[in-house]
Amino acid sequence: MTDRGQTAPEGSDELDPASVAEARALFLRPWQFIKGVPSMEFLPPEGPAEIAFAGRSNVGKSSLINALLAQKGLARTSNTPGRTQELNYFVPAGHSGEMSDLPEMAVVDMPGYGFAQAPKEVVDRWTELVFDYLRGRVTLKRVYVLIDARHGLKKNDTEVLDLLDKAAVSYQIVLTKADKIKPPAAEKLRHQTLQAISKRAAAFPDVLLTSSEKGHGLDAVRAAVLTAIER
Ligand SMILES: Nc1nc2c(ncn2[C@@H]2O[C@H](COP(=O)(O)OP(=O)(O)OP(=O)(O)O)[C@@H](O)[C@H]2O)c(=O)[nH]1
Ligand SMILES: [Mg+2]
Repeated sequence: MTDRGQTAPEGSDELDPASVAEARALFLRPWQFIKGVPSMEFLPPEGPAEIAFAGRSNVGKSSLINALLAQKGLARTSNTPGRTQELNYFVPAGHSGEMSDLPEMAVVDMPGYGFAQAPKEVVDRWTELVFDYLRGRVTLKRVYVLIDARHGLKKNDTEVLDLLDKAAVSYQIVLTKADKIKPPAAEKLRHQTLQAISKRAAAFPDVLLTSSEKGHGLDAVRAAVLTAIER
């Protein structure tokens, strides 16, 4: 029995231990950065299943990737919005990249959207790259759309969700920085967000709550990613 207000840090349903073990085996091994892609023509050939992390600038995309892979500093993070400027590709280490030796998946760290302080042509270039990639990548199995748990869905987030629904690209919402608010407030936002996506065609009907700082909710994201790439 769980008391009201005493919800697990994951803020999610109980996890199946077998899938958690399998997901950890995939994530908790050495990963490497392979490529930064500044525009669509530089994308690697379509091969492994791709899982992309998208969201407003500074929401914690790169931090969540490092936390999921348990490799501090793999994806570059910063206090200053606009840190990630390309589509950065990460894969499990030890594969040659030959067609017969491709990794089973790639994680893609994306530039953030909604960063008003950058010069307009820079913002336009990133936005075009993010939108083109999200809409046009055949091997993209799921997009994790990160939302700051202090702020909830904003207009530019819903524009990205509209695009994903329209392009029929599966996505799931992850609330980040849960350590910055009280658990009841986080739980309330989780329910509000679930309601907000309930009629969206391509939304996975569960919202995850994470803190990369405290390591909360990571197994739930890993297990969800595993399910997404196995589809
Ligand atoms: N308290 C707290 N801070 C976090 C968490 N995740 C990220 N941060 C901080 O938020 C800031 C931005 O994190 P990044 O991971 O660089 O964010 P990003 O979404 O990759 O940002 P861009 O690449 O600029 O779009 C950094 O100062 C992080 O330390 C978290 O779970 N809790
Ligand atoms: Mg980043």
